[in-house]
Amino acid sequence: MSWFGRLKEGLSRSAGALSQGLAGVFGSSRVDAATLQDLEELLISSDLGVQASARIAAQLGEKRWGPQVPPNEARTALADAIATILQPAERPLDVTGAKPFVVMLVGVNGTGKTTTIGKLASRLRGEGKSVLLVAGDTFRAAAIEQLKAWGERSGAPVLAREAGADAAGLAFDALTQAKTQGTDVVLIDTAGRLQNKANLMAELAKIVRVVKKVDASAPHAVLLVLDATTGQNARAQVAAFKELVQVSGLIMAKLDGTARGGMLVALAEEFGLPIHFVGVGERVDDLQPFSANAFARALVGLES
Ligand SMILES: Nc1nc2c(ncn2[C@@H]2O[C@H](COP(=O)(O)OP(=O)(O)OP(=O)(O)O)[C@@H](O)[C@H]2O)c(=O)[nH]1
Ligand SMILES: [Mg+2]
Repeated sequence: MSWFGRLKEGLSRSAGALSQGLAGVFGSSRVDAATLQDLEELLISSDLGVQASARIAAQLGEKRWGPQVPPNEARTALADAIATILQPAERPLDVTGAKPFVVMLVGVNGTGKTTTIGKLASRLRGEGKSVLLVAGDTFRAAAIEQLKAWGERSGAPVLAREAGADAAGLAFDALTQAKTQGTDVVLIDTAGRLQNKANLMAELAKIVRVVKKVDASAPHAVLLVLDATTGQNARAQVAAFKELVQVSGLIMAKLDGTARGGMLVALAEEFGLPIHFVGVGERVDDLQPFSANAFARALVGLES
């Protein structure tokens, strides 16, 4: 299946909900103020957020509509308006600025951090880069095993210690090793849940501090992994993690399991952070670089 095909399949639940609504909104012959009002409400109820929904409706209101609106014309105009909002978030993750380029993945438990690291490792290995995985979620033994399995699948070595070990110390050793061995990219997995938020904050801050002892410019990226099925709660998570660590970009996982994919538009509008990748399934090739246009078109149910 093509890249767009997989995105479209992943977003099918989100697109289905929006599509049905759109047919109703643009069902009558003219586009007038009431149509735009209905559209705005549909977008809000599809999780695109109040601000973005208003902007999109306004942009569609400026278009010169003919007396008859072919369904695909409305859909295309909507996709264009959504893509306009998403465009600033389309910033590919560039791992060439440092060697090793150090990436930390953070997020609440179960969002998809470890799986995303595995997919990312595969992708980077496919580009010919050497990658070191760091089992920084030392909180759970299962997390360490899970990362090791991804290491085997992607052909990337994994640096791990026993459960309960100090994650920051492990990260320090990993960076030192990567420096000596000339590794291109270091991907650090982190715990999603510790005993409480203060512990999590202390743990992440400590990893950052210790990593800086090896390379003052590291970590070069701190990626917050979000679970798309959590809907609007993802906004609270972005706000919370931005306070804990210097989040440099987002990865939206599990878009395939939800009808609420529209919330990515709300996040782009509200936070202005890059969205580097989207996850549309559990397979290794289900992590795609984020494309504003492709996402917008798949979300409104266009065919390509
Ligand atoms: N459908 C789907 N499932 C996903 C995706 N990404 C991750 N998952 C699944 O989500 C579950 C949790 O993923 P993990 O990678 O373990 O999440 P985590 O953030 O590392 O979790 P903790 O280590 O407990 O904090 C797993 O069953 C994954 O297979 C995705 O894009 N789509
Ligand atoms: Mg994990």
